[in-house]
Amino acid sequence: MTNSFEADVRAGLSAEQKHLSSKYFYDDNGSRIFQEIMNMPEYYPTDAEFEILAMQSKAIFEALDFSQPFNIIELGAGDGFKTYKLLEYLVNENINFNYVPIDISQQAIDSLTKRLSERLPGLNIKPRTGDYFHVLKEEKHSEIPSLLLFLGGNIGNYHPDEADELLKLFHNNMNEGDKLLIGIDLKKNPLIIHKAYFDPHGITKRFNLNLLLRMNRELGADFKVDDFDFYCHYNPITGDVKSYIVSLRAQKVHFKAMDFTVDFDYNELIWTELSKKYDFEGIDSMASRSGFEIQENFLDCKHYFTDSLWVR
Ligand code: AVI
Repeated sequence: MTNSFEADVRAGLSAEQKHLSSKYFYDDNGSRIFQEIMNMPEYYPTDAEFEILAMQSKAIFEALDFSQPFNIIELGAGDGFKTYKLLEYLVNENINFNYVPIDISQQAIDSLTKRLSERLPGLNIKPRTGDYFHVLKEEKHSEIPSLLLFLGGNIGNYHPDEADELLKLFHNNMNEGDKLLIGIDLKKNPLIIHKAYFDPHGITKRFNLNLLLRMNRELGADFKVDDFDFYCHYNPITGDVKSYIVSLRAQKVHFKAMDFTVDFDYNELIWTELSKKYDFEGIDSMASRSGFEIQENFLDCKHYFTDSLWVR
C-alpha cells in the first residue's frame, strides 16, 4: 500500500491541478474521524440508510428470492453499524447465511467482528481485511448465491469512469443471479448537501487535513497543518461535491522519504474528494453500462438516499 501511496502522492502533487485520492483518507485515524462524521446530525446519509435497512429488511430479503444458504459479502464494511439491522433481522428469522465483511482498515474489521459476535452470537461471520478491489478478485466463485453489499454511498466517491470500471469488476466476480445492493446518495436540496460536507463542527476539515498528517508520518513530509485549510463545493447541476485542501500561503513541502519537494502557491488547491449525487436517470444508465438490471429501489422516507437492488 505504501508504495502505491507514495507513487500516487508524487503524481497527484506534481500535476497541474494538484489532487490526492480520497481512498487515502482511511488510515486508522481517518477511519475514526469518519465515524465522527457519520455521527454528525448534518451527515444525513447514515441515518437515511439506517432507516432503509431498519424498516425494509424483510422486503429486501424477500426481493432477494435466494435459496439458502447464501453469502452476504460487504465491501467496505467499516464498523458495520449500517448493516446491523439487516443482519439482526436475518439472524432473528433463523435465515441460513454467511456474512463476509471486507474492509481496508484492520482496526475497523476487528471492532466490527467483536461487536457483532457479542450482539449477534448466532451470526456466521468470516471477516477479510484488504483493498476490496483485490480481495473480491481473490474470492472464489461460490456454489451458493451471493448478495454483494456496497453501502454508505461509497460509489459516489468514484469518478464516473472509475465507478463503471468498479461495477464491471463486481459484475465479473459475480455469478448469474447474484445480486448487488448498492447505496447511492440522491440529488436533493443543495443546502442539505452543503451542510453535510461543509460541516459547522470542522470534522470534515479534520478528515481532510488528516491526509497531511498521514503523509508526514508515512512519507516523511513536513506539512504544517495550520498552514492549510479546507473548502468544499456542491454543484447541483452535475451532482458533484468536490472537496479541497487549500494552501494558506506560498510554501514548500519536502518529502524526506521520497527526495521530493512540492511548491504551493498562495491559495492553491489540492482536490481530495468527489462525493457524487445521482438522480434515477443517472442510476439507470450506470447500472446498464455495467451490465446490471435494476430490480428495485429501497428509499428512506425523505427520499434522500436509495439502496438500489441490482441483478447480475
Ligand atoms: C465514504 N463516503 C461515502 C463519504 C461521502 O459521503 O462521500 C465520505 C465523506 N467525505 C466527507 N464526508 C463524508
